[in-house]
Amino acid sequence: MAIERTLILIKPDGVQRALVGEIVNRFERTGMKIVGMKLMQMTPELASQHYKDHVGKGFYDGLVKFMTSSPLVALAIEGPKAVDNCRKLMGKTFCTDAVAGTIRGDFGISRGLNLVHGSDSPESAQRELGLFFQANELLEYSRAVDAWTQNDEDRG
Ligand code: IDP
Ligand code: MG
Repeated sequence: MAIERTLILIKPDGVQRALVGEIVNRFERTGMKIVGMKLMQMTPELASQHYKDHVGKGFYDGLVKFMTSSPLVALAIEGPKAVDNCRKLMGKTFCTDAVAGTIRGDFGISRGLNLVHGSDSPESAQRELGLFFQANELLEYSRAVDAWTQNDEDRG
């Protein structure tokens, strides 16, 4: 199975609400691997690059104001089908629609303040990881647990 990397952002509401550890845990406990991680403040320039597909939409200015208002945590997560797997863990875009058990369903009740960002395709992931991380900030390493979490052999 394809091992992918994806960009996750714990948005300013997640940091302000002291949910960083909780949210990191949701991804980490699946067996996916953290290969990059930083606390940072998003600039308007970075926001316009990151959200280039949303420029001009009605919610865009509010989105940039929110995303640049306070620090966020950027994570590079690696694992089998990491892009879709992370989106599944996040839940639907609006917390009001996200089901229980997902990050957005469990911790949010707002539409725009939805705690996390996750890349929506391997191509977006590659582009977005490049916006948030230098090449030397993305690490390659193995963990003993990988043999138990990222192995496709049928052990049935
Ligand atoms: P996603 O985060 O689930 O991929 P997108 O459609 O890519 O959702 O939208 C990016 C972000 O923009 C959302 O996570 C949310 O914070 C915000 N957003 C999208 N649509 C709306 C809206 O209609 N009202 C307010 N905020 C929105
Ligand atoms: Mg999106």
